Amino acid sequence: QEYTALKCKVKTWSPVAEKELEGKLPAGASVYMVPATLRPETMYGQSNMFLSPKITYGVFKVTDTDYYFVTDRAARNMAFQGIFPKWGEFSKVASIKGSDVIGTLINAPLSQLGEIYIVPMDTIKEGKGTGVVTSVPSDSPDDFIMHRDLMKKPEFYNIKAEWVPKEILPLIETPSYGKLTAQFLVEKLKINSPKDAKQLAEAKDEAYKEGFYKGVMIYGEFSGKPVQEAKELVREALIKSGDAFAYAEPDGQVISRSG
Ligand code: ZZB
Repeated sequence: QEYTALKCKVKTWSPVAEKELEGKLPAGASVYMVPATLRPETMYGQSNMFLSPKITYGVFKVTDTDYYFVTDRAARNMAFQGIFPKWGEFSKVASIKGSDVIGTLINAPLSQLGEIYIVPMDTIKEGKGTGVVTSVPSDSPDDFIMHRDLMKKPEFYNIKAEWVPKEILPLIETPSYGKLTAQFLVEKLKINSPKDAKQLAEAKDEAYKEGFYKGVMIYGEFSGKPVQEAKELVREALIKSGDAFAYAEPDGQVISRSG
């Protein structure tokens, strides 16, 4: 799998994370949350960043001033893709549980909102991508249902209601599902909960297919272009501006340890 790894700079840590990380990073260092996505063309619509409360993440040194926040497993993979300075090596400066980082405010490149909050998602798999997942509720059924649940029950999730944006930005139009593909499919398949794994997998497949083969951009720099073209153009632009890099998942390594 060839992912686009997005660099989302932390602006304000949650109070717990701030305390946990004290003394572990040089003054003025930048830490980036690094979600891995297969849909760079949807980055305009990022509404939150998801971390699993159960996963312990690491903060890894890239340069004297830059650090990446990902799972240990992703850091190991990155070390063999020239992402860290020394081949095969990765240096961890801190470990921190996802639950401690909820409420952190980060910068989300290309997003209409500019800044977004980290919120919890229990279904994140530790053995896939970077364990950091950016939420695009317009086009990802998993994100849409999680977004809806977080809006409905902020107390249950122990988050502030204002961390979750109320509006969903339409990005892509498709002939079968309109301008909010994820919502359409979640309603069509009567998906009620982020735990409806089987139907969510079906909705995701369908959203990928329809979006890729028939979707047209209705937002952003490439508005009017088919998704098939925009995908690569957005990815190239993000890499060129230094806001993203390529990250590949070795074959056969996708294992779920959390689900
Ligand atoms: C933004 C986005 C927008 C995504 C969209 C999808 C969609 P896949 O298809 O199973 O290979 N993801 C990444 N890492 C994880 C993880 N560790 N656990 C759970 N979900 C994860 O999964 C790749 C996609 O699943 C990634 O692309 C990411 O969400 C999420 F409009 O990034 B995506 C129809 C899907 N639409």
